[in-house]
Amino acid sequence: MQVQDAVGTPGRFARHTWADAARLPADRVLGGLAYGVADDDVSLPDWLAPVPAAALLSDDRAHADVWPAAGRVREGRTGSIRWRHDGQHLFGAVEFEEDGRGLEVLAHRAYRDLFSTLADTGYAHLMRLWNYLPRINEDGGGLERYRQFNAGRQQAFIDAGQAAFEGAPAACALGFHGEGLLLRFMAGRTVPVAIENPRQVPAWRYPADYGPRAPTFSRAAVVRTASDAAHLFVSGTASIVGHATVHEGDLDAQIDETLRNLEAVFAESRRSGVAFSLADSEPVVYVRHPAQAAAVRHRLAQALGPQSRFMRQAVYLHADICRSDLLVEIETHLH
Ligand code: 3EB
Repeated sequence: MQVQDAVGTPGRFARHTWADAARLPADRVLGGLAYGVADDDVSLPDWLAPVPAAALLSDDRAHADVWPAAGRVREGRTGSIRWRHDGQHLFGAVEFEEDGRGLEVLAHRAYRDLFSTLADTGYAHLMRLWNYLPRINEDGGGLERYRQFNAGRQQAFIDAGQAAFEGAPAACALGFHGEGLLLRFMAGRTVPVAIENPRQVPAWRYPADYGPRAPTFSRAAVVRTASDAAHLFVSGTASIVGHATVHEGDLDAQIDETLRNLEAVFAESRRSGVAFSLADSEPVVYVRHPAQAAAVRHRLAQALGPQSRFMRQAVYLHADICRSDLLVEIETHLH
């Protein structure tokens, strides 16, 4: 196979094994995410950002999502944030240590630095954020750590003049079993189209029962590349209807509700001119209890068909979901 084919098509993620990803020429890739990375894992190329949540059900097939470069790649740092850009998009990654001042302060600082990166590089519009923080459902001193994170994140969006409510980027926020606040992000030079789910209250409008400041994300974002290819980033999606968690304690029912939410986001995105099918997507499935991973896969196979691209390509990761009553969360991206 020629290098060109191995790297993939610019403007879309390609899912590789780590081993295959590590062999790709660095000047041909913008960036990517390596799933299931543990502290003692073999060194990955530095353009590949680790997602340090343990892979479930697929130990022999550690995966990475790689975004091929659309043009000449430049790389650099703004403060502690590492970034690469290719003329169309920017991929960034950063890890912050907790300093004892709490997650609200840390999230605010992290996002302030992130927005400085966007201002310095000219890639002004966030498309997709991946947030990972430890002990996400624990009390951080009067407030759950996820809620503290939300407060700092929203304030940083407001301070930077970024869309903190309508038009917020697609995102996920997961609890991982490690240390530090980890952000990975993609930004571009055009404003993405934010998609909401009619079955759900926009997250940026969640009532104060879920914390003093709402989470800052949209259910999905549509991005068009220079070649006019469309890309759909679907945020972490779970068993929430309206603003309430439904089917507490019922794994199968939570999965079914999550799939209904994903279908609703896909249907909504068709109104923005992108027609994709869920069964053809390549998901990441976050599972709170590793012992339930096989049951999750079984239910998904019943719903989507065992031979679907979704099932063949699915990555399962051990992570805490940002509400303690949620057992699974699914995200995906399509092109
Ligand atoms: C939800 O719908 C589930 O805080 O960035 C999903 C995606 C969730 C992103 C975030 C949280 C976030 O509220 C949790």
